[in-house]
Amino acid sequence: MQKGQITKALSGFYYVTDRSNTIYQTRARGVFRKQKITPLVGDYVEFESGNQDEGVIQKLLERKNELTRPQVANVDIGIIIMSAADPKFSNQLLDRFLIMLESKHIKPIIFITKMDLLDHDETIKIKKYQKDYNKIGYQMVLIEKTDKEKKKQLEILFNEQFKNNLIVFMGQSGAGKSTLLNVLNPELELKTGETSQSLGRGKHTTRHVELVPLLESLIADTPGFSLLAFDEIEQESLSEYFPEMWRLRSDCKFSGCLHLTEPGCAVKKAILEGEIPEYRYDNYRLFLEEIKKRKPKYRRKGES
Ligand SMILES: Nc1nc2c(ncn2[C@@H]2O[C@H](COP(=O)(O)OP(=O)(O)OP(=O)(O)O)[C@@H](O)[C@H]2O)c(=O)[nH]1
Ligand SMILES: [Mg+2]
Ligand SMILES: [Zn+2]
Repeated sequence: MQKGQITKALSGFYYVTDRSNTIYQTRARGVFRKQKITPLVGDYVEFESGNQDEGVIQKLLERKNELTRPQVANVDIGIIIMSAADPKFSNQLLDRFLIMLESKHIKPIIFITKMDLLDHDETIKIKKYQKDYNKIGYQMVLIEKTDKEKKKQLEILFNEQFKNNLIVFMGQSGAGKSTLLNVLNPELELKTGETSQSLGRGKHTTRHVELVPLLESLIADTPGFSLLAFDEIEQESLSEYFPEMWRLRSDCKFSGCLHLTEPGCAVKKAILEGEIPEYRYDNYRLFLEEIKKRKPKYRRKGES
């Protein structure tokens, strides 16, 4: 039996890279489908193959974690790529990505692209966000403007912080994920697409997840999406994923405080005092409402 890692999934094929960097085109054993097991990019597998074009994945090894959007397993770091403009920066969308990563216990880093499109005042706004998110404990990197500067900036960053990790580039379509990877290695020739002027969003250029070796890590380029629902998060645990709120929980008068209308709430106090930005709290409340309204997923016959 051979061993390797799935580095690309496309049209029912799984591309498995072994230790000597040979890539095998494989399919999953039929029994996987019956058992509802879907191999994911990032999975370590055991496979059999007579040649590089026809292999069969026999076994998936245990996963450390798995992301559902985008679908990747064994993720160490999630880099959220947000454009400063075109598409417009949205703290709400950023918070959705952050919550998702926090809930999976994956370390988030934020990259802000397209800084070159901003005027002076808009740049100041983004820098204010940077200060806010830094205060929470998130690293927010404002990506440099020219390709040469970008490359240098990321080489230093990855060299100092991110060696030997599986890193996922995630974010809205058109944010510039594939473009940034191409800057790091032009030989990748990843397809990139103009954003639609009328809609102000990307055109979903990247269609599959692919792991590429870069800067001594494996980086996943992924398709962009922005509809992020909180299917797996319960009301009570949402504030765990807002680190600045979670830190204050023992100061709230009531244990299990949802930080809504309860008296003696330390989170509300922190907002009044300007310690927590209002937009973070607004997002918290919005997400909480969404979770409340969510239809129960697994309702059996006879259950109301
Ligand atoms: N001005 C400017 N444009 C950029 C920058 N980065 C990317 N773009 C442009 O933004 C558009 C979208 O870039 P992509 O790299 O395809 O975006 P993506 O995040 O991979 O999008 P999907 O694959 O659809 O998820 C392209 O036209 C890029 O040229 C940047 O830093 N500045
Ligand atoms: Mg792309
Ligand atoms: Zn509270």
